[in-house]
Amino acid sequence: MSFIKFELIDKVAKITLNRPEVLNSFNYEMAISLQNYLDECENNPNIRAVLLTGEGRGFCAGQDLSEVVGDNAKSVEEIVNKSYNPIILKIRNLEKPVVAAVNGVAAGAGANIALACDIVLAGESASFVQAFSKIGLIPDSGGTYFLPRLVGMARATAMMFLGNKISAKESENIGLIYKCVPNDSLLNEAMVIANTLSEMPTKAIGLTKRGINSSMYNDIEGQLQFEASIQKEASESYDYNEGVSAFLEKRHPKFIGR
Ligand code: T3D
Repeated sequence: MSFIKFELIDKVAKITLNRPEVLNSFNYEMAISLQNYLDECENNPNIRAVLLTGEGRGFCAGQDLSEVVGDNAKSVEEIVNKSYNPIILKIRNLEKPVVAAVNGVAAGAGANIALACDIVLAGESASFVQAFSKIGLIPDSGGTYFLPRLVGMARATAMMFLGNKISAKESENIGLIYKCVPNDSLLNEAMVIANTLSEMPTKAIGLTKRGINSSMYNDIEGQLQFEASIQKEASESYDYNEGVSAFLEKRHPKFIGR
């Protein structure tokens, strides 16, 4: 059985975490497989948006804890460096939009993989748990990076220290995610967003993501300079020319993603 399901639906790559009996928690093989599919998303020019979701009642419960005990246990260092850090970097560095459809509980690294995505939708029965403190770990997979930036120090600290479950609705209210939607429309709404994005000027969307990434550590002057350089790159794209021409000719643009 494959731990990741990968489907190409028109220009959207749908990636489904597929170990539902353990709430899609990651073993090593699944983490490497997800990394390989993220590489495929980067390298295949026909893919212009990605949708990430989970099979069954959970989105992802983070590290499979049965893998960290026993004779063949992997070290925490190895797990973090080989499983999760590459996944987070591949999502953030992929210059194509990544939409998360969080269909159930997202815990530990599973929560932070969802939060690394560009647009996060969650079904109303989903929840987010920084589960790490409950087992004596720190919030890895970008938790200490994303949480304070998304919801501010006060909420981030409480979420990370206490490890409480935050409902999808509350997550929307505090700005942790984009939107909470009814469970039965989650996949459809996420796919509509992914499809819409896949028809847009992918080059400009990717450069916008590069700008968002760099805004996390730049000061205003540095960021303005960075915007000028990526705006130049955007203006050299086919899609910029097409967008302006279509506007002036009063027709719908046909973007090709380059
Ligand atoms: O060395 C390292 O660990 C470094 C890496 C760190 C990255 C991390 O992600 S650390 C955080 C690891 N994750 C957790 O600590 C979460 C553990 N899971 C839970 O706390 C709960 O399962 C949930 C809050 C996520 C959901 O609770 P609930 O009541 O809805 O479901 P459940 O009954 O606990 O789980 C259902 C099944 O999934 C159950 O198996 P069973 O009894 O039906 O045979 C449970 O054992 C299994 N499961 C859930 N999470 C994991 C898991 N099995 C292995 N690993 C898991 N993380």
